[in-house]
Amino acid sequence: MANQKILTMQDLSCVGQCSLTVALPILSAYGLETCVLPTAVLSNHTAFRGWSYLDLTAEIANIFNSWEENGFRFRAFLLGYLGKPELMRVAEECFDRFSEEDAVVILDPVLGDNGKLYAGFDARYVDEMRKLLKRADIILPNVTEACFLTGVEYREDYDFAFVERLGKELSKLTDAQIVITGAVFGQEIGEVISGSEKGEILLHERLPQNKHGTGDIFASVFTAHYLSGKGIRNSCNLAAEFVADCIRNSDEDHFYGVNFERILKRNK
Ligand code: PXL
Repeated sequence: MANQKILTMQDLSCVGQCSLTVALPILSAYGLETCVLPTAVLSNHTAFRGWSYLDLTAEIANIFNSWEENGFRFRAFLLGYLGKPELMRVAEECFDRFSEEDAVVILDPVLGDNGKLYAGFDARYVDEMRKLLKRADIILPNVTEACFLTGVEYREDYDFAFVERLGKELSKLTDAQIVITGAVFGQEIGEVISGSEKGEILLHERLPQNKHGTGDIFASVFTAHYLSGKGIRNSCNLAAEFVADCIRNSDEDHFYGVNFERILKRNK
C-alpha cells in the first residue's frame, strides 16, 4: 500500500526551532510522509525581540485548488501555531476537503504560556481556537492555553484538582481526548488526560530549565507515536521522555529553543 500522507499546518519560523522546523524533521525521522501547510513565514519566532511576518492565508486557496486537482488526501493532521484567526476556518476547510476516511486531527491549540498570550494574539483569536476544538480528535493545550480556552483564571501555583477541573471544562467544549501538557507539580511535570478515556495523570521528573519550543516537540513526537498505534498514554510518556532528553542535552546558553537535533540523530 502507498504511504499515507500526514499534514502539519503551522507557521514557518525561519529561525527558532519551533513549529514547522521542528514538526517536519521529527515526523519524517519517525517514518511518516509529512506534508506541510505553512500558514505564515516569520523571520524567527515571537519570543525574540522583533520579527517579520508574511501571512500566507491568501495563498492557501491556490494550494487547496492544486491539491484538489491532484487528489491529495491525508490520514492525519497536526496543527500548531496558526497565526491569524481566519486560519481556523481555513483549517476546517482543509479537514473537509482533504481528509481520508477516519482521518485523525491532533490539535495543539497554541495560544501562549506562563499565563500570557503570545505576541499578536487576542480574545478573538482565542474565540476562534475555541471553535476549532470541536473538530479535533486529540487536543494538547498547556495549562495557560486551557485557562484561556475555558475562561478559568490562570494561577501560578495550582494543584491536581485545578488541572483536572480544566480538563472537565475543556470537555464541555469538545469531544476530543484532552491532554493538558506541561503541568507542573512541585518537582514533577506531566500530562493530565481527560475526555472519553479514563482520566489519568502522568508524571515525570521536572528539569530546572523552562525552554522554548518544547511544546511543539512534544506534539510532534506524540503524534508520531500515536499514529504508529501506541495510544495516548504511551505516546505521552515517550514524548515527555524525548523532550526531557532534549533539555538535558541542550547547551545552557541556547536561550531560544532546545537542541532537539542531537536527540533525533542519536535515536537513528
Ligand atoms: O512554539 C510556539 C510558537 C510557534 N510559532 C511561533 C511562535 C511560537 C511561540 O512563541 O512565536 C511564531
